[in-house]
Amino acid sequence: MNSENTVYDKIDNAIAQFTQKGSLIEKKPYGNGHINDTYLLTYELSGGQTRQYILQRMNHSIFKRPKLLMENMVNVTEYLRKIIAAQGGDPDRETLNVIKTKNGASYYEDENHNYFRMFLFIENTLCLEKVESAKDFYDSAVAFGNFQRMLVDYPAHTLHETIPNFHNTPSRFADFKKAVERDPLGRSANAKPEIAFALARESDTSILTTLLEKGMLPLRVTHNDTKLNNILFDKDTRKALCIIDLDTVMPGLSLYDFGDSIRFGASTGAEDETDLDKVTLDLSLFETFVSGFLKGCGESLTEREIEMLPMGAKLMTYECGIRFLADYLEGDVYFKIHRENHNLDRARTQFKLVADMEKKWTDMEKIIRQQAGLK
Ligand code: ADP
Ligand code: GN1
Ligand code: MG
Repeated sequence: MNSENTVYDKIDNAIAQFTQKGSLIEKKPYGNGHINDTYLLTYELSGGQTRQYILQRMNHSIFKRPKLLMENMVNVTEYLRKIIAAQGGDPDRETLNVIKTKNGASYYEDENHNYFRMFLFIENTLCLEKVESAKDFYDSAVAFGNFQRMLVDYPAHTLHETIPNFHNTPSRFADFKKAVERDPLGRSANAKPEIAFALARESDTSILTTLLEKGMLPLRVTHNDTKLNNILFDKDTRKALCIIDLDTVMPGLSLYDFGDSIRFGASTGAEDETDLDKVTLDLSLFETFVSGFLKGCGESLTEREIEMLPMGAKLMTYECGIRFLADYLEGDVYFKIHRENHNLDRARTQFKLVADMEKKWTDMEKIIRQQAGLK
């Protein structure tokens, strides 16, 4: 089981490989990510001040090629540093900064093939697990749109695909069907309505990939994992400060980034809420995000991308739902879980949200047209 209790604790050797000043006074698991093992390290410097770093054990069973992933990470963050500096920003706080090992490498592989990396800890920030105000959500939308815009001229062909077919929904659907057929733990009996819900929407799965194949949607460099807790807000100014979790920065559709933010942030319930009555699409938050995202993208989106934004929201939510459900059926081997049926609960919220989007489709389209000034 991939639970919280299994956070890897043999990290001392890894810590020793990275260069920091001062002495280590605290190390503890940190954050609420579903994928990597994250630790906060605190060092005391000679003058008594402290300095903090994030250490991560990369999830090697998910990210099969850590070396190439870290090559992406270093190249993208160095590129972003230059843009941020040119805009008068603070590159140490507005992007991730990879700390090198004593050998000058961007990661360390231990004798058991665990892969570790270190980042500057961005201090005095908030990481939000849910939208607390429309303004926060608006700021996150501008920041994610702006992230895409900062990378508009990034040489996309040099990026490695860290997870092949990450947002290829037909390929995710095929994996889901395989999980249903295999049903290794006999869990499908507990999820019959959810499986039926997912299977009934097979024809939707290829809508975006088909438009991409036909050249009707542009391939851009996108983040691909734009949930709200992958942004740090400045505690003092409460501005969206830094986009983190850059493992999946790859060529993708703008609709992926838009859609993933909506599925997480515009829901009235948490991703793992068990009371489904609490889970609906908040149209007002949807509108807020649309306006921020359009602003952040700098009106670079094509008319067809704008028209397809509701489909981006629906498909990213659906896709996440089938990924959670497949993982439940496979025995919770991908997403970290913290209770029994956690992945099933997560799948249920995603499908409830999809159903609610289907009900509110006309309103979603209307909001988009109004915000983008389309007829
Ligand atoms: P995962 O892929 O498991 O989601 P993340 O890279 O998103 O891992 O990190 C998990 C959490 O750790 C984040 O949600 C955030 O709270 C915190 N975090 C990660 N990197 C930093 C950083 N450089 N500074 C401050 N907090 C960070
Ligand atoms: C994972 O890494 P994290 O926790 O930010 C997942 C996303 C899912 C998300 C669902 C690399 O995101 O694709 O949408 O969980 N990341 C990866 O909460 O699979
Ligand atoms: Mg994360």
